[in-house]
Amino acid sequence: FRRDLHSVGIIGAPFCKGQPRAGVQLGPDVIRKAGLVNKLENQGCMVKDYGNLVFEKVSNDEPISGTKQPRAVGLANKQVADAVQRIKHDGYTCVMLGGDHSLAIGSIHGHAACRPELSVVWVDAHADINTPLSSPTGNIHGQPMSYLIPEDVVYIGLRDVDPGEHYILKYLGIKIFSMTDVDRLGIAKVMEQTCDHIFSKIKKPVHLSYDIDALDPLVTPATGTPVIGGLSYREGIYITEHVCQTGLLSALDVVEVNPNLAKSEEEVNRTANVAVDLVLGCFGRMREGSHPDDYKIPDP
Ligand code: EXY
Ligand code: MN
Ligand code: MN
Ligand code: MN
Repeated sequence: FRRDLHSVGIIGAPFCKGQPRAGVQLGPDVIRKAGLVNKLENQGCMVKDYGNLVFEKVSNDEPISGTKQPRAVGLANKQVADAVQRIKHDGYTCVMLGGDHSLAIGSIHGHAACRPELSVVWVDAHADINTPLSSPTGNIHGQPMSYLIPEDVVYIGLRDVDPGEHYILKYLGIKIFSMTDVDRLGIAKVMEQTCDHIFSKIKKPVHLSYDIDALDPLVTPATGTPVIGGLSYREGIYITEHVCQTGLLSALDVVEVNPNLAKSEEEVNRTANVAVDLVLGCFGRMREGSHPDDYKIPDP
């Protein structure tokens, strides 16, 4: 066994205006406080933390035909896209810590500017593919996929999909693994078929967009739109291990951690620790254990 060398560039995006609940802008710092950088380094990664983006206040951000805070979301995503492009140019696998899931617009856009052939694995309870017209809420975190049209997309973990979204998914023939599919196939087959789908023609860089609400609320309670019946901790981690083993992970989003919605400090820590474990799984952590190439048993 050898450990691959992963270089990881982290960008924090403390942004909440793609949805109505305050607190999700604290996600990046809560995840860092759970030891993200140290733990990545301890497993042999080269880490550069680019810090947090600073988002200016946008005044007169009135809704546009029901879509809420469109200018703030647009500007923030421009900044995210620029940051992700820079991190890709610097040669890192990019980790974007949200913030709400509207930030995937900029993260995937910036990533695609550098890797036009990328594929997307979207792990979420929700499909986030409402258009401004189909959206029942006007919240842009329920819409990011509708602004992005990558060719190869796979969804995993769906269990709360609006009628308009379901129509769009079927109309476009997008590959989905709902929780029903996870139940039927098991997570190992789901990941095998996910990779068959995105790598059917050529090996493409993978953008993994991981919404923490894909996991069951018992596992990650501190989030804005929890939905019962989600992925177990083991299924959630298995996804990251499998994506890591492809060697093609190019960018990762970890979004929707909202410490203000936890019922206790323990719930905040539980959610943040799981978020960190997901990142670790993406960058070589294996539950069977591992050792460096040059490992030697210590002399007596
Ligand atoms: N489908 C609902 C909407 O469009 O408002 C709920 C979306 C929740 C989005 C969460 C973060 O993934
Ligand atoms: Mn989402
Ligand atoms: Mn570029
Ligand atoms: Mn979600």
